[in-house]
Amino acid sequence: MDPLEILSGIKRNVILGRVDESDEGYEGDMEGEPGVTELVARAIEQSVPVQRILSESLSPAMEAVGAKYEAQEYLIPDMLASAECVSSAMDILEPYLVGSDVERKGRVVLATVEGDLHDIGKNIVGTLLKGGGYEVCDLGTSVAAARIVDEVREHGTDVVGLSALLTSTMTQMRSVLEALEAAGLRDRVKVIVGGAPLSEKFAVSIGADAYCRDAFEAIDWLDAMRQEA
Ligand code: B1M
Repeated sequence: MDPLEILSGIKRNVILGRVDESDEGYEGDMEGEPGVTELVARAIEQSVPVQRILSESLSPAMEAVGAKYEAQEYLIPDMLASAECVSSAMDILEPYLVGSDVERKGRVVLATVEGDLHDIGKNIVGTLLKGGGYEVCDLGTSVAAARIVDEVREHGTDVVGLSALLTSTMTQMRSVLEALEAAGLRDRVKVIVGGAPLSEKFAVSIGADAYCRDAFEAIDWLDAMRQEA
């Protein structure tokens, strides 16, 4: 298999929700064919850059899953099966992204905002930031503004990174910014935001310091900020 076949195979299997070769697939005839974990391992063996696995396989696969859900072709369990595939892929990729003795460039508190359970994008951002040399404190999903404020107050941080995937929860980001302001902490931290329904305009409107389209933009922004300081 050449790298392009492997990348498209990973994408196809994420869409099918096949974690590994033991999964027989929707038609019941795929058992024994490599699934996401075998294909990701093969990609690593062939030195396919992790960035390509993320941007050419995992992210577009989840976009396709979202489109299928929207078209009512997929139900929530299908989305969950695909999410599990990405999570298994990230377990394999994490050691290649996270160096063991990288110099820590700063601390980032990450959270998916209150009411929102989507964490695949946030987890990718967290893994890449760790790999990029940042200390990451991941507070998880559906995190209340007060919890974020407590974390910043008690342990300090350079950056708060917020993720949201629902149009109904992205507004919670404003509440986090207001809570940081009310606690007198806003000028001590930078706040970056990301997630599929967001835009630069939205980030500006709530007073965030930056909108990052993807995990790579988040690292670039943080590195640039650090160099300016
Ligand atoms: Co949900 N879901 N979901 N879902 N889900 C979406 C978001 C949706 C667009 C699907 C659709 O209808 N097409 C839709 C939202 C519509 C809207 O808001 N207008 C939707 C819905 C409706 C729902 C429910 C309400 C469904 C229901 O129950 N009726 C429900 C809500 C639950 C809740 O949160 N309270 C729900 C549930 C779920 C699952 C739990 C089943 C599952 C999540 C599993 C998990 O995360 N562990 C799920 C999934 C998988 C999706 C889709 C299919 C995929 C999301 C994803 O992981 N994308 C999604 C459709 C889609 O996005 N096309 C959908 C891949 C990921 C790599 O991308 O998260 O965008 P993303 O992250 C990117 C960038 O955005 C950016 O970098 C990442 C990587 O480069 N980024 C940041 C993200 N955060 C960042 C933070 C940063 C910087 C960059 O700095 C801090």
